[in-house]
Parts: sequence; C-alpha cells; structure tokens
Amino acid sequence: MKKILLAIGIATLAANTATALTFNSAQFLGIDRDANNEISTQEATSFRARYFALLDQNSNGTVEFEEYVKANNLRSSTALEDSPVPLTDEYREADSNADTILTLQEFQDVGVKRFEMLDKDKNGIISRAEFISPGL
Ligand SMILES: [Ca+2]
Ligand SMILES: [Ca+2]
Ligand SMILES: [Ca+2]
Repeated sequence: MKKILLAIGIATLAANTATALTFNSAQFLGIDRDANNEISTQEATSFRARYFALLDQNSNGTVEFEEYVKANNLRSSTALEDSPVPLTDEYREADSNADTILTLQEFQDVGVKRFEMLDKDKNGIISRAEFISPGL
C-alpha cells in the first residue's frame, strides 16, 4: 500500500514539474511579458513580431528562406555555404503563398492560428494549463 501511494506521489510530482517547465519556457522566451502566467493576444502578437525581426537578418521586412536557415543554424557546419536545405514544416506552414518569402502578415497569421489552437476554452487568453511548449 505504501509503495503504491509513493508511486502516485512521484507521478504527480513529475506531472507538476513538466507543466511548470513548459510554462517557464514561455516566460523564458519572453512571451508572457507581464509575468501574470497568462498570454494575451497582444503578448502573442508582439512575441511573433520580435521573433520575425530576429529571423529578418537584413531587416528588409521579409524573411527569405535563406535568412530563416541562417537564423536557425539549419545548415550543418560541415556543409557548403550555399548547399540547399529542405523547407521546414514551420516555414512551409507560414509561407501560405509558397513563394519562399515570409511576410510579417503571413507570420502573424500562423500565430493567430496557434493561439486559437492553444486557447482551448476560447476566452482570448492562454493560461498556464493551456500552454504547451513549443507553443507559439
Ligand atoms: Ca529579410
Ligand atoms: Ca510568402
Ligand atoms: Ca484560455
């Protein structure tokens, strides 16, 4: 009996730790700016804008796939400098007109979709419980 209780205790502890870790990663990424353990649509939009700016290495307002590859270090260090890298799912999903150029609008559209997916009770806020890493 004692053993079973102990096992349940450990399982509960592990589950709690996992939730805390995934949500902390949201804070670490800086999505939850006011640290109230909730992500608002504004916080999500500004997070996506910051992320976009990071990817847009030449700051011309669009993210070409090559910029995305460089920003994410997708090409192995042993590969030739301009060797082709296959499109990632994330990039393909965002590039809705498939011209291998991401506009901020395309990038934000994905954010809105993900937000709606994570906001399970549809109250316009992603709570601690709703957030799943990698989330937005
Ligand atoms: Ca650019
Ligand atoms: Ca595009
Ligand atoms: Ca919610």
